[in-house]
Formats: sequence, C-alpha cells, structure tokens
Amino acid sequence: MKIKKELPEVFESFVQQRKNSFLSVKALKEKGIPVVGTFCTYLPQEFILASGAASVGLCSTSDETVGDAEKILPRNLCPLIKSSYGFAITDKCPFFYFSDLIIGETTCDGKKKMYEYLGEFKEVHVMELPNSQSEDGLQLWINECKKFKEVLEKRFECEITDEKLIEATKIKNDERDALKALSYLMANEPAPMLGQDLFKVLYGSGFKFDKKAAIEEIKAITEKIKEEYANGKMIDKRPRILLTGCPIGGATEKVIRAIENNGGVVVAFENCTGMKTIDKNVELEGDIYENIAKRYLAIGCSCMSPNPNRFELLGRMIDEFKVDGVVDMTLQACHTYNVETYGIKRYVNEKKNLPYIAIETDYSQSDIGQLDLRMAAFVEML
Ligand code: BJ8
Repeated sequence: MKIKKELPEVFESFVQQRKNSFLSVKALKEKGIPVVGTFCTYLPQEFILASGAASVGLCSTSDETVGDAEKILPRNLCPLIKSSYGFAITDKCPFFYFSDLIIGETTCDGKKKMYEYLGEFKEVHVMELPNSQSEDGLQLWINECKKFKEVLEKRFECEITDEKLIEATKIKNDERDALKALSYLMANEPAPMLGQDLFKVLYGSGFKFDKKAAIEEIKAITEKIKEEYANGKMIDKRPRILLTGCPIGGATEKVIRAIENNGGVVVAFENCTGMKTIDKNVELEGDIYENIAKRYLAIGCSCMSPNPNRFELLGRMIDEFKVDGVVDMTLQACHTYNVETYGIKRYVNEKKNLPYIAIETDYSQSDIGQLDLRMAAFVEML
C-alpha cells in the first residue's frame, strides 16, 4: 500500500476515524457482527478475534459525564472509572450501547467495584487477573483464559478452535509488530515527528476494526515517514521525553501538548496507549492458551505486586530512545500508579541518572496553566 496524502493529513485521518468510529461499530452491528467492550490491556484480544466478534475499548477519556457518575460513585475516585461509568449510565457512549458483552478484569479496586454496577444493566463477564506474576498466578490466568473462551463460545454460539486462536494470534502479533516499528522511528535523533502525531496513530488504530487493513495502513505510514526522513524531513533537535504512568488519551493529551508546546518532544510512550500494549508478542509454538496467558500476564502494570516488568521495559526504552528526561503521569486517586511514582523516581534518578517529574492530573482542563509552567521548567532544565 502506498500513501498518497501528506503526513499531517494522514495523522489527522486517525483522529477523524476515532471520532467517527461509532459509525463503524454501527455498521458492524448491521452486518450481524457482535461487539465486545473491554477496559484493559491485560484482556487477551486474541479470543475475541477468534470468536468472530469485534472488540472495542470502553475506557473513557473525557470529563463530560464525570458529574453524572459522581451522583453514585465517590468524587475521590480515578477519573477514568468515573468517566467510563458516567458514559455507560447516561447512554452517551455508542460503544457501550452497541456492546453485546462487556469484559472486565480484576485490576484495580475501583474498576472491580464499578463492574458490579455495570452488571446491573449490561451483560458483564469479569476475568480474575492475579495481582502477581507468580507460577500460581499464571495457572490461574490460564484457567481464566479457558473460561473466557467458553463464555464467548456460549454467548456468540461459535467454536473457538486452536487453529482459529492461532490465526487470531498471528494477526495480533502482526499488529503489534507494525505499531512497534512505527514507534521505533522515534529512536532516530532528531525525531522524525512530534509525539502528538505518533500518538494519533497509536490511539486511533485501536478504533479500526478491519485489523488486516489497519496493519497495512500502519506499515505504509511507517515507510512514508522513513522515506521523508531519508530526504531530510524531521523536527528540530529538542529534549527527548519518555512518558510513563496511567493510560493517556483524550483529555490527558494535554500533558503531551504541554511538553511539546514548551520545547520538548515525546519520543516514547511506555504506558498502555504505547509500548506496554505492543512490546511483546505471543509465542506460536506450544500450548496456545499458556502462550497467550504468559504474554498478557507479563504486562508491567502497577496493579502487579511486585512489578519488575515495568522497570525492565522502562529501562530498555530509556536507552533505546535516547531519552533525556522522564515524565510520569498519574490520574488522581489511582493509588497503585501514585504509590509506584516513588520507585520509578528512584530508578530513573539513581539507575539511569536522568531527571524525572511526576504529574497528577484528571480529565478537567483546569490545570493546563500549571502543567504548562511545570513542563516548561522541566524541559528547560534538560
Ligand atoms: S494494564 S494501566 S489498562 S489496569 S482505572 S489502574 S488509572 S485507578 S487503567 Fe489500566 Fe489495565 Fe493497568 Fe493498563 Fe489507575 Fe484508574 Fe485503576 Fe487505571
């Protein structure tokens, strides 16, 4: 596939695709394709793909419905949970509306309890994710994956054979490879593009339902950026930032803008919208259930205790992307990520000898001025 449009237009098309994606979901439903709503990177998407259903992420990223959620949920709760629940109860989220089945997972306490309430008006299945990556934890997660397969088979009257699961795994591996190759273009110095443009593709690609077409499109964008870079098209040299912490998107893109409007460039996203989701592939040789379970359980989210894999990925990315400083964004009342900032700070400062800053924010725009000031001072220091 050859991309004819100019790059800014290509990046923008991913934003538009995301905005219009409810039309794509509606079209899927009209064709009789079931839709499964999910909330977490730990969710093995391979099973959904193998069942013939489409999956859609339901984590909301705007504060539009936080007020509605706060009539029921405590104010002092993570905005991602309040916003997601708020969209669900007000019927303002077309993805939630069109979902035939919602899959939750036992990650953080707030989400777990929210799923109980969602189950009062929508069909919900919760996967029991262990909170450690031990051998026992793995056994539990393999069993949960097998149960998940049965739930999908029963709900959508289909059979998920090993062959179908392997086929779906190959597609997901290809998708991860394509997104990873695109992300690694930012290892070039100077960077070929702004982090906010890379982010548009990373985030927007999750809303493309024809996986094979999306993979081809991502590969074509990567080639186009490579070609233009070889011809000297790149951004000016700037301090290189790695963004880690809670998932980012929608309202919290204000953090990326605050960094880049103040002279930095986000060359790497370690969080769930970035490398956490695409870093590792599923082995195809051997027992496919065990392979899928192993790959997903190894994700380094702060809900794991201990959480060595976050440090391993972070350290590798700092080196490979030639990072000058680390910004750790946490959402208000996200206890696990907030507690982990101390360990991440120590690691970045002491093991990597780099500057580090933690930012706690929510989905409102009230702290934009303060974010600007703090990011300007941080970038200036680098
Ligand atoms: S794998 S980061 S998507 S759990 S909802 S933990 S922000 S208090 S989203 Fe997450 Fe899966 Fe981990 Fe990724 Fe904190 Fe809010 Fe909980 Fe959150």
